[in-house]
Order: sequence, then C-alpha cells, then structure tokens
Amino acid sequence: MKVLSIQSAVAWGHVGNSAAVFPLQRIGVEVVPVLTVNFSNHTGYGAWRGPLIPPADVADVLLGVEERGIFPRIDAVLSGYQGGVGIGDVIIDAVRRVKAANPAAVYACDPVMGNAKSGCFVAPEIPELLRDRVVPVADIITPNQFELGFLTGTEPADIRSTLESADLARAMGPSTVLVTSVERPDRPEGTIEMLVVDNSGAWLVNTPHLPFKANGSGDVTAALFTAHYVGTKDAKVALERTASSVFDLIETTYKSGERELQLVEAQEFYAHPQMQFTAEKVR
Ligand code: PXL
Repeated sequence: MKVLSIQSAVAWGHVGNSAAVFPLQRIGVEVVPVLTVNFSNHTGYGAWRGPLIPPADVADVLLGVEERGIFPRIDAVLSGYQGGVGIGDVIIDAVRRVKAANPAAVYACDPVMGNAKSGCFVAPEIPELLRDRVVPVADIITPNQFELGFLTGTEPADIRSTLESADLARAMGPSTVLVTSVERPDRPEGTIEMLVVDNSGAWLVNTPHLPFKANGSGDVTAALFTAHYVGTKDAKVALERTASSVFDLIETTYKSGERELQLVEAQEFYAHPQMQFTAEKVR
C-alpha cells in the first residue's frame, strides 16, 4: 500500500507527518510524505520556528511526484491540520489528479479544527474551507465529536444524535466517517469512544480515558485507521486495530511522563496490536 500524506513536519516531537509516517511504515505502508510546514516543534508549546511552506511550493513537490509516475500507484491521499487556506486548494487538486491516475484511490481527510476542551485552534477561515470545499471531495473523514458538530451544524452528544450527525456528514460526500473523542453522557465512567459509520453499518469501541492529551494522537489515529480500513475494507477490524494501537501509544506516553508521544517506543503496538478492545455494532 502507498499513502500520499500531505501534512506538517516538526523537528522535535510528533504531530502531522512527524506523527503519521512512522506508524504507517511500521505496519508496512510505503508513505510519500509531502510537507506543508517545517517547524521546530508543534504549536502547543506556544512558540516555534521555521517556515510554512508556500502553497505553490507544496504544489511543486506534488507535481514532481506526479512526474515520476507515482500517482497511479497511490492507494490513499491523507491530509490533516491545515495552517492556511492556500494548502486546501493544493490538496483538492492533488486528490483530483491522483484519482484520475488511479480511480480506486481514496482521499482521507482529518478535518482538524479543535476540540471540545480547547475550542477552535486553527485559523478562522479553515473550518468553513473544510466544510464547504474539502470534506465534499473526501471518501473518509475522521472528525472528533466537536468537529463533526461544526461540519454538520449539529450538537452530537449521545449515540443516537452522533449517528444522525455522522449521516449528515456522509450526505456531504464521504462514505466513511470515523468519529473520535466521542463522549456520550451515558458512557461507562472513565472511558472515551470512537464510532465508525460506513455502508456496512456503525461500530463503537470503548477505551479507558487517560487523564492526559498528547498533541499528535489524532494524527496517528487518522493515519492508522485509513491504512487499516483501505487494507481490509472492514470497519470493525480497522476500528479495533486503531483503538488498540492508539490506546497503547497513549498509555506508553502517559507512563513515560514525557510531553511528546512516545511514537518510537510504542512501535510494536502498531505492528502487533493487542486487540484488547471489541467494537460493538450499534446499527
Ligand atoms: O496535530 C496537529 C498539528 C499539526 N501540525 C502542527 C501542529 C499540530 C498540533 O499541535 O502544531 C504544526
């Protein structure tokens, strides 16, 4: 499998491509990383250095990859956090050209905007760009519950309303919606959930909620789910593998006391997920 991953890169730590690339490689995926920023560290530190890559330069790198004849062999395009509006058009155009070269290729978009705790943390014009132009051309989206609410103009809370919101999101274009950080009011205490809705139905997985949030965990989740889903075409298996690997990554990080994801330390958990969580069919 080959994944064209258009995301940020950081020197220190693990967000964007600096979070997605290694777990994908560790499960045997050939990644073609195209960088949208080259920062010293993630923005969660409040200070960072290094350039945003101008959209024309990102487009030029993509053109070079296309000219090497790689696009027909791309199985999935993956995108995440977008630092500015210009990159959106570059991604949309790359998706169009990859799909022209390989009609079986899928586009997986992580519509990064923010979360329930912090609110919106991207530039103010990004959420509307994602909703109006990017999500409609995606096959797979991986919003958290907060982002799903913005995309659909709803307030998903319990399973019923979250399923309804996911259906509204599917009506916008994507056939597969992975909702992360689902915090339904009636969930077992101390847990958090992920829900996937696709043509086969809806699956929910419940995992312990560690009292800790590491930047980049959503980027790893989107990457692993995309690869497992494209590889197996099985929502339940893809969800269970992703939940297993990401939980063990976050637990490893939590136990380390480090601020950054222990992405390398946790490598066996991607290659050999413990599969300790079973997804339940909810529709
Ligand atoms: O995890 C998303 C992300 C992507 N890119 C950069 C970031 C972050 C989150 O902190 O700072 C540069």
